[in-house]
Amino acid sequence: MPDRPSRVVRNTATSVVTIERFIIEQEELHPGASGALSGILYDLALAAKMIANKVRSAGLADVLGSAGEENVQGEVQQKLDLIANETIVKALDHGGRLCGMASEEVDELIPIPPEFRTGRYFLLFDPLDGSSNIDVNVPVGTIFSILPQKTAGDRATLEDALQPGRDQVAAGYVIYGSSTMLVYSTGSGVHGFTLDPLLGEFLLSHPDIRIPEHGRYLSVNESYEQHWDAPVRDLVRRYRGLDGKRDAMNVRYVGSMVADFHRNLLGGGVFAYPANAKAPSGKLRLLYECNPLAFICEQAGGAATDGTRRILDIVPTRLHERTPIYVGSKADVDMASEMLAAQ
Ligand code: AHM
Ligand code: MG
Repeated sequence: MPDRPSRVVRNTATSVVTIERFIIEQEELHPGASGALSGILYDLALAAKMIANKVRSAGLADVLGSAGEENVQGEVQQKLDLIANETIVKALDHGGRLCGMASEEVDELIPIPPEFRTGRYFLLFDPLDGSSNIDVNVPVGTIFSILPQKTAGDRATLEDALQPGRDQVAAGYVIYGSSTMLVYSTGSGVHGFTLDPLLGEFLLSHPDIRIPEHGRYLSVNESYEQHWDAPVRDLVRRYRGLDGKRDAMNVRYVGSMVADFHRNLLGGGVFAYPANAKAPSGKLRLLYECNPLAFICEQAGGAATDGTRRILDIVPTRLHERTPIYVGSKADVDMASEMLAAQ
C-alpha cells in the first residue's frame, strides 16, 4: 500500500468542510498535481447529487420498472440504471480530463466524443448497483474507479481499462440510503461525506474511516450453499460459529453490494460472493465493483481476496470479467484466504 502523505488536521467536531474544499486540501498535499483528478472527483460528486435526486423520487416519477433492454450480462436493466449511466457520462465526458470510460451497463468502451478534449485518466463505473432493489425501496449505489491512462494516444484503448486494481489512483462509491453518502479514497485514507439535502452539498462526516480488524457482520447469500464447494461451505460455517472454532458473526445481507459493504466498513465484517457451481466466477465484476471496493477496503485497513489472490493483483483480461470476492475486516478475509488455499 502506498505511504500515506501527511494530512490536514482539523477538529471534526466543529469544522464544516465541503467535499470541494476537502478535495482541494488533499490536492495541496501532492505538490505538482495538475488538478485533473480533483476535477474528476468534483464532476462525480455532481453526478451523484443528480442521481440521488432521481433515486429519491423514483417512487413518484414514472421511472420504475424495467427499461426492457438486456445489458451485457444478460440482465434486464431498470430505467434508473440507464438514467444514472447517462448522467455520469454527460457529467464527465467534456471536462478534458478523461481519455475514455467504461460502464457496467455498456458492452464496449465509452469514447470521449471527438469534439471534446481528452486527458490522462480512465473512468470505470457501475452507475446503479443493486438496481433490482429500487422498486422495494432498498438502498442502491454508484461505484467508481479511476485509472491512469496507460497508452500514449489521446483516446483510450482496451489496454487502459484492463489494468490491475492496484494501479487505481482513486476509487469510491455513493450510497443512496436513508441519507446519501459519498465515500472515496485517493490512496491517503478513506473519507466519507454526507449530502445535506437543503444545502445540496456533501459535507465531511466520516474522516479517515478505519475498518475494525475483526468483524461483527457476515454478508453472504446463503441460498447458494447447495452450489458451493466444500471449502466455501466450511468457511461460511466457521464465520457463523457453527464449527465451534470462533464466535458467530451476525448475518446481514441486503443484496445491494454497496449497502452491505458500507455497513461492514463502518462496523467491521466481511462481504462474500463466492464462486458456485452455477456461477464459476461468482457474479460480481472485477473492474466496476470488486476493484474499487477492494481499494477502499485496503485503504481503510481491510483486505480483499478472490480466495487465492489479492483482488487488486488480478490482471483483467476482459472488460466485464467476474470474480469471486471476500472483502472486509483483515482478520476475517485472511481466514478466507487460509481456508480456501488449503482446498
Ligand atoms: P447488479 O450490478 O446487477 O445490480 O448486481 C450486483 C448486485 C450486488 O449489489 C449484490 O451484492 C448482488 O448483486 C446480489 O446478488 P444475489 O442476489 O445473487 O445475492
Ligand atoms: Mg453492479
